[in-house]
Amino acid sequence: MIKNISVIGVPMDLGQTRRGVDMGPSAIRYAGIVERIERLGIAVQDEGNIQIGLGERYHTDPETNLKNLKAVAKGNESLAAKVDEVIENGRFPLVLGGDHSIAIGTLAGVAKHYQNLGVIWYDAHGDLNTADTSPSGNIHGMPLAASLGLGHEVLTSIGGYSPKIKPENIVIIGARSLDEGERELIKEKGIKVYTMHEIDRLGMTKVMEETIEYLKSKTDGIHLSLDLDGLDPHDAPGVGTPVIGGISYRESHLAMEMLAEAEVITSAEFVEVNPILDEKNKTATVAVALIGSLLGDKLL
Ligand code: B3U
Ligand code: MN
Ligand code: MN
Repeated sequence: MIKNISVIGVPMDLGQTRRGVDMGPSAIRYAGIVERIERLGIAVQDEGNIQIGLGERYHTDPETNLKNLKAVAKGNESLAAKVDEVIENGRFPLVLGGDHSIAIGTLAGVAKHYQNLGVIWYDAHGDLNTADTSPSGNIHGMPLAASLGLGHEVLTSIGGYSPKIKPENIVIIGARSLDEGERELIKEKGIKVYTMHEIDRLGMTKVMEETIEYLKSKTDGIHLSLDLDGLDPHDAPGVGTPVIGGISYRESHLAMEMLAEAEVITSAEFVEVNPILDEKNKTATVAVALIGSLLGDKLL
C-alpha cells in the first residue's frame, strides 16, 4: 500500500521544440491531482516545481546533434536529487512533466535505491534514440537509451552513475512509432515491447498480466513512466507528438487498475501534458483520473 506521496512538478520543455509542455505540471494541479490523491486517504505533499533554466533555447550543438543539452542536463540533475531525497524520506515520488526528457532525472533518482529496477514505459514511442540515431535531436526521444547508459555522457552520467537500468527489466507498452535505430536496439538488447499490434491481439488484460509476471520476480521495484501520447489522441489530444491508433482511455484505466491490484509500482511519472495543445484541459484531467486508478481507486 502506498502511504505517503510527494508530487514533484517538472516544467521542462527543452527536450523538444513545441512550447507549452512546461505548463503540464500546472495543468495537472489545476485538474485536481492533490485533491484526487487525498480522496483516496493517502497523505500527499506537493513539493512544488524543479527549477528549469531557459537554456540556449532550441540551440542544436552541431557536434552532438542534441538540443539544449546543458539546460536539460541541469534540470535533470536537480530532479534526480529531489527524487532521491523523497525516496530517502520513505515517500512515493509522483513526477509530473514536462517533456519526457525528465525521465532521465527521475530514473537517476529512483534507480539508486534498487538493485534491479523494473520500468514500464507506456508510450507511442520507444524513446531509445541516441544523438547518433535521433531524427530530431530532441532529448525527449532519448531518455530510455540514456538510462541504459547509451548516448552522450552528459546524459548517461546524470546522478553520478550509469547505467540506471537493465534491458531485461524494461517493458514498453503502446509503441507505434519507432525509428530504425530504436528497432535495432530493441532487437539487439532483447527489450520486451507490446506494440499496438500485441495490445489489439492479446487485449490489455493479457498484456498487463504478462508484464507484471515478467517484471515481478526479477525486480525489486517498478517505475511507471507514462507518456500521455501512449493514449490515442482522441482521448489525450494535449501532447506534442500525437500518433493515431493508440491505447484507449478505458484500456489505460484497466492497465492502471491491474498495476494497483498487483501492488508493484514504487514510483511513477506522467509526462508530455501540453495544455496549449489540449482541449479544455482534457489530457491533464485524463492524467489525474489514471493516477487515481494507479493509486488504487475502484469504481465500487
Ligand atoms: N522518435 C522521434 C519522435 C519522438 C520521440 N518521442 C516523442 N516523439 N514524443 C524522436 O524525435 O526521437
Ligand atoms: Mn516518451
Ligand atoms: Mn511519446
